[in-house]
Amino acid sequence: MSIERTFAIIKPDAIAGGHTGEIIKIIELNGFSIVRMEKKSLTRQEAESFYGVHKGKPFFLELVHYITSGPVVVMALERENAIQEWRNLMGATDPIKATVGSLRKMFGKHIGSNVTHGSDASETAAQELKFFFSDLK
Ligand code: DAT
Ligand code: MG
Repeated sequence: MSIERTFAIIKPDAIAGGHTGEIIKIIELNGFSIVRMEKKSLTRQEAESFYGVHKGKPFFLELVHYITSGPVVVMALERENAIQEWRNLMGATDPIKATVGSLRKMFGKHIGSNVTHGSDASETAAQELKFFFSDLK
């Protein structure tokens, strides 16, 4: 294992629910350092490009609509084994299936409104970090 970076989003439902600070606190308590962080609203074009891998899937339109429905917080997170550790802390995609103590279990409503995003592999982490934080070395 080595120190690595991953890309994370706090999604619109978590922001609207007033959970931003709590989620950031949990991120820090779990040993992540926040390398970059920005609150912003994604344009439809940004959302379609970011989620391009899901284009053509039945939930694509709903996904783009949801992620552009309010501001998000985008972050670059760093720690040992960051990609897998952040996936573990988020929990399963569907909050109903997420383990107790995970963010999606704690704050998630349903699969289409599931609190956070996290890169799923080192290649996607590199791509997603570059997409939002082009200055990051
Ligand atoms: P994850 O966010 O856990 O990496 P994913 O990459 O498979 O999951 O999907 C991206 C997002 O798309 C996910 O966070 C929520 C939405 N999504 C996935 N599967 C869905 C489904 N069956 N119905 C509705 N939304 C879905
Ligand atoms: Mg994914």
